[in-house]
Amino acid sequence: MSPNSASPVSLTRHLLEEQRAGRINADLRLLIEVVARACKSISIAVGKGALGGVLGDAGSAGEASINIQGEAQKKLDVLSNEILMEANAWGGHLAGLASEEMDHSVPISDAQPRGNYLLLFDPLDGSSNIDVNISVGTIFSVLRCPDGVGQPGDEHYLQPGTDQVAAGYCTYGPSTMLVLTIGHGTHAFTLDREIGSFVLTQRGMTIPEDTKEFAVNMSNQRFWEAPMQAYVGDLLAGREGPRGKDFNMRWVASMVADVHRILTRGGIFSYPLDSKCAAKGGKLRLMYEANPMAFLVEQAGGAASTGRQRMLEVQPTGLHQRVPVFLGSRAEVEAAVKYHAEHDAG
Ligand code: P6P
Repeated sequence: MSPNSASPVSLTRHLLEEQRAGRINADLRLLIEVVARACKSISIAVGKGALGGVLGDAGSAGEASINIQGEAQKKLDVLSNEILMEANAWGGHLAGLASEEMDHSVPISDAQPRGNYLLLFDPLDGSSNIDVNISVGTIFSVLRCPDGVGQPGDEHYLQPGTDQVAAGYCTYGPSTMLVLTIGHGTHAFTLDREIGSFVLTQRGMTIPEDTKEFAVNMSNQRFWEAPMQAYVGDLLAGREGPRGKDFNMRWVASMVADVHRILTRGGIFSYPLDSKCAAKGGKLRLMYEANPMAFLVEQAGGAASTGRQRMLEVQPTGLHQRVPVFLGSRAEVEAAVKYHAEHDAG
């Protein structure tokens, strides 16, 4: 029976079609399906809210649990990490995993079947928003394990973003949506809870070239570098200023929510260097936040930069390395980069 084009396209069918088209192999297809299944489990846990007994900080006896980032872990951070680790332990598609919540990467044990991919993830980004019922999300990135490496160490993950073979996020909002790229466009799938499947709802997301909307935490303004001060100052000057148009601002403080809005209607997202985080290199993490988001955004026709370099070309030096982030509508990211280039040129 020829497939009825009007029938919904599930994530499984979409990935099988990509495999038949030679754009993905079976191992990577199955890995993405395992991650998607884990995201469904996380969505259920997040969706229970206070009824699930998983809100609030992790840790026991009044002692907060602090991760390598120096951040207090939420119970759902730990649970989401466990769900992703368990789902991927025995699939046979991975050589190793790395997580925001774990100090070091974890190779798949010899007792389990191993594959050729490395999975990196932020299991629950924006988790500080959970207790106030604001959208949060899971971000993931897939790299190839270098040939001949059976037990990958942290150093084997340090590949530039251009080496990613897949990237995506799952946003747990009014609906649960999986947004995915394997290097052939960025596509969105919505979880149909009645059948328990992700269904293709937006093929070929495209970010408008220009925008009138920016996303930044304005409370850090006095700590920014001069080019960022100048750039945002001109946005705020509006139509009377050098930009000649008024801008709107949004800041959810949940990267997945802000990036999803930008993928859907355009905008620029920035977490620039400021004097508080400059010593660490920035606030957001390169390997499992900035790089996967940059891949998704570029595949949707947008741009992603550190302000001084294309994000996907940054050569990583550490698993939890932080970077300044500018991403979204291409013309607006280029404008922000120009302010930095002119400043640096004196
Ligand atoms: P701030 C969440 O903690 C996060 O890592 C991103 O999801 C978000 O964009 C950013 O930090 C928010 O940072 O300083 O505004 O709380």
